[in-house]
Amino acid sequence: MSQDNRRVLALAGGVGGAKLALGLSTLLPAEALTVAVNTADDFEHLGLSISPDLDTVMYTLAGLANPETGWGRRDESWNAMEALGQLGGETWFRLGDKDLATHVERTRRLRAGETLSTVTRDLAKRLGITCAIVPMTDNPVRTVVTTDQGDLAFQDWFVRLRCEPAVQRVRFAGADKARAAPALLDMANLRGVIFCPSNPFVSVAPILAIPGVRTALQGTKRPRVAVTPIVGGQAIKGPAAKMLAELGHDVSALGVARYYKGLIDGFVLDQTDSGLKGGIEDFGIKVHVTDTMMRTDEDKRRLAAATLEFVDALARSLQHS
Ligand code: FO1
Repeated sequence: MSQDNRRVLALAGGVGGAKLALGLSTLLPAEALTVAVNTADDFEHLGLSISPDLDTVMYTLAGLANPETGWGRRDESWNAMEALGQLGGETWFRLGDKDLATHVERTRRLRAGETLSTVTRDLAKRLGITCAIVPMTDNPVRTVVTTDQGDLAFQDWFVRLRCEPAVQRVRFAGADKARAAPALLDMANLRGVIFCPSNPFVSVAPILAIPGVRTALQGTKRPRVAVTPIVGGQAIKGPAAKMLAELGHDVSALGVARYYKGLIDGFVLDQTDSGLKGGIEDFGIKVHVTDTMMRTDEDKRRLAAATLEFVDALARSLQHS
């Protein structure tokens, strides 16, 4: 499998996407993996440029992620937050001491005129990451969640209000004017595209909203495979199930597959949900059933290997169709 040097393009949000990306990175040569990451969760906070999903992917691939939360760094201390709280500052968004260094350095370099992709490439390299982690765009795109409490900036809704306000609509301010990362448009020399088990509405949708990306993905003859973020009607992490319900979709892997219809050739379904296989196949999507839970590094590697095998099997069947 690792003999194949064609590029795998993985679309990722935060924790779930990062876990599968880690599995893929253990199987593929560095030059054969590009992880394109959602940046619509980014925001300016405490005067700093925060890119939560980029950092989650970066820390995970570097072996530095906090195993309890999935975001932030392991072996973290919280002195700055405690001191900030004592001074009456804002502490609802928890930035650990080591994590703060990332935001301080990113902010300094962005203010000095570097692009987010250049800064990300360099920070990742310094943390020992060899594959490409690319922000979906260098331009500012911000998720706005319309809720029963009005329009909310993404992190206000997600962290400060714990995803509680019911979601009516999601939009990505700035997406229409953003330029996609070249890796998202260049479908040459591609082995396949993997939609990681990230939230379809707030992690993958912003990537698809950048002009040209959806068309490029629709146009490629290479296999496109989504890995389910929903198992047994529940999100593995985060508000995906709540959002499926509130936005009027089936709260199941079938609801996710339907949402991606026309964009994917294959869907990796959890064994718990094998009963949904036929329904997903009715959308013209091939299904591979396996254990999709990624608790250990071995789980991540196994799911990544199964997904790559599925991509290659689809490539063979697409050639014959
Ligand atoms: N998520 C939380 O639920 N609470 C936090 O205090 C929090 C802080 C935080 C700091 C840095 C970072 O990179 C991520 C952080 N996250 C936190 C996670 C993040 O907001 C979300 O997981 C993503 O935006 C959704 O993918």
